[in-house]
Amino acid sequence: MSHLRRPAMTFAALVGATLLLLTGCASGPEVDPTGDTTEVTVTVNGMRFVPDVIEVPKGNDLVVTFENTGTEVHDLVFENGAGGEHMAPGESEVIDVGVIGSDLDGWCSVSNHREMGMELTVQVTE
Ligand SMILES: [Cu+2]
Repeated sequence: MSHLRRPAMTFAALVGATLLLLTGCASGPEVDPTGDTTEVTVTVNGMRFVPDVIEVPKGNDLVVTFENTGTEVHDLVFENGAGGEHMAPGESEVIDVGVIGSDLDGWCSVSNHREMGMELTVQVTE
């Protein structure tokens, strides 16, 4: 009897390991794109971005129109690498931030502007 039970247990262990592998492959960090686009205009007021919180439904593409309404050169760079072009006062640019799957920080990389408060947050909503 025991010589029959052992192969059966080995088979069960193999099935279990295979299921674990399949489950691990299926749950990646990628987000399913919704195909929709969230468009937001961000302006500058002193050393602040307005708005400083951008809500984006999970999987939407985010397109930000950044208008430098301030009085000095600024930029808007996101932690995924989008943006970052220096804008003189009065200039504006359109930044395709990409498909948003998780919260994302943005800031002005000019001089010490980030420390002075030029930060914003992209928040994912379900
Ligand atoms: Cu700045």
